[in-house]
Amino acid sequence: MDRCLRLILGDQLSPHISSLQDAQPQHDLVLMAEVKAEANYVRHHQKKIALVFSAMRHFAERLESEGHKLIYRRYDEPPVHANLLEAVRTAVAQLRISRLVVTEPSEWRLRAEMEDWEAELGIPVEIREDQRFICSHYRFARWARGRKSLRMEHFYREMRRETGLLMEGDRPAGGKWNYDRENRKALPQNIALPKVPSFESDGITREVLQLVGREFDRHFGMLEPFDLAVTADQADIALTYFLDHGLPSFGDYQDAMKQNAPVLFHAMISAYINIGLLDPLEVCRRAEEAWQAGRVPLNAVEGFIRQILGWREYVRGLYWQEMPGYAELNALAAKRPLPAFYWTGETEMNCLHQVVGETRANAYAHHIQRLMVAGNFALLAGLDPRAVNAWYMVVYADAYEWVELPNTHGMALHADGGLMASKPYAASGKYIDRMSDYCRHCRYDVKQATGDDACPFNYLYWDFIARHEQRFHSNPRMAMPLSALNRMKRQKLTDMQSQARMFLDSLDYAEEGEWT
Ligand code: FAD
Ligand code: DLZ
Ligand code: SF4
Repeated sequence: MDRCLRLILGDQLSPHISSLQDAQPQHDLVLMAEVKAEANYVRHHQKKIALVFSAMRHFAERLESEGHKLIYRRYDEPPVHANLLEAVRTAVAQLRISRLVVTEPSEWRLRAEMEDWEAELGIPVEIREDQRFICSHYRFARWARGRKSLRMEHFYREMRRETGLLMEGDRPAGGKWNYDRENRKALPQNIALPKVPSFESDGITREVLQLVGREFDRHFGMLEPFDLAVTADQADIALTYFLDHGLPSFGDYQDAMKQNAPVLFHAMISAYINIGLLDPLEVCRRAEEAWQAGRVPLNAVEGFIRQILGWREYVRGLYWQEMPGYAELNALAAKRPLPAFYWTGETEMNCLHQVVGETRANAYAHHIQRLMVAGNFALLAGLDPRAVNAWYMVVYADAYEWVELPNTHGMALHADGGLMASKPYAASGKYIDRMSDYCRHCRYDVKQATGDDACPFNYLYWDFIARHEQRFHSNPRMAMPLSALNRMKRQKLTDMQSQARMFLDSLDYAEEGEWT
């Protein structure tokens, strides 16, 4: 009798995953395995490992209760497996398996390895499309073909038309595709913020926390308190809470940052979507329903849906289209190692101190913290993209290369030379001051550009613009800073450039591989 093994990876925890679609629970087997290679290919934040392992174990329990026969390999119980291939090979040998079915891995690294599995295992291996993404590889390639530039906004409009989300016939709801201009407000001082939903650990999670505390204690970040959702039901509670309490103000304050308030009006659901506890299209439909019911304004719902239907699908398409070469690009020839404060949070720059501190504690920072604080500093200081990517892969619970790399390499570092973003997201301290209260609590003075108290983002910014003047002079979107540079007194620029050099020379740098 044909006995099929169905492999489910740690970020494929969706009951409608394609690898299970025609499963016959009476005689097929489902394999899930906690393995060394996946848990250590970067030194993931401790909370990320706990989330993935606990969610895997809960998902396995659910499949069993639905009648599937499970083989579940635990990280610290024999037989332990170095990698997924070994786990599959053992099952194939012991259980007379005649074929393997798996949904394509989300990361290029593992997808490339799987190409050899059929030869390694000696049985047919069927790699199915991951239908949880709204835009297939084929559809993205069709959109991208023949285009000179691949701008998210054009892609997003096609996705709106195709899904019908926020459409009135063939026109965008409210007459505009994008309400971003209304979405850049600073946070009023005493605004009430929604609480972040918190989930108590059950027996499964407590066991996983012990395991992670024991085996991964040298990984970055704080394991406890751990209160993340680990099942689809809990993730649904987190989503519902956000739709009721966060989404109405999501648009207005999407770019704002506040001392000791890491989430603000964001959803904090990326880690859940990325492992399959929430379905992206369903999240968009739920947000649309909240708008249709009059509970949420259009600028908020459009801004939110754009992040998922637009950005998330777009970065995934771009990743698969451009890999593996994309990871090697370094258009700005940046080569400085990573300052140690990215790991310790110990810096007098309060914005970075806040963002790294919250990242250590929560394995989370919202988009503007990632882009305009941690990413902006890396861009201005000319940090090596490989070191910066390694950092982003380690520190966030939602980090998977397909989404991390385009955001870091393309959006934050401009290392792809502008394939993704038409201009670098470079900003001086003025931007951070406008969008946060960080500067009010900082030992540096955001209004000063030179001198002992000057905000480092200011002189690093002008040093960056001057360093890349030639490259950017033909880019119309850089006309403003370049003309300000040309109007600047030469002495002022020289002073800022030498202060930038001295500042960067004075930093402690992390040893390569120390944390990654
Ligand atoms: P919200 O702000 O509430 O947005 C809602 C949802 O939209 C998110 O949950 C997410 O699924 C999606 N989304 C929003 N922005 C993006 C984006 N730029 N790309 C893809 N999806 C998006 N996101 C990851 O999921 N994993 C990563 O490893 C990751 N690395 C990043 C690195 C850098 C340098 C930057 C600038 C961004 C990165 N992002 C990454 C995108 C984004 O910052 C996170 O998805 C978001 O902060 C998650 O928080 P949230 O759920 O509260 O999102
Ligand atoms: C992130 C992760 C971790 C930490 N551990 C495992 C694991 O032990 N077993 C597993 O199947 N998946 C794990 N994952 C998720 C995978 O890394 C993810 O499926 C791939 O990166 C996708 O290419
Ligand atoms: Fe950051 Fe400069 Fe503001 Fe300090 S003054 S918080 S370093 S932007």
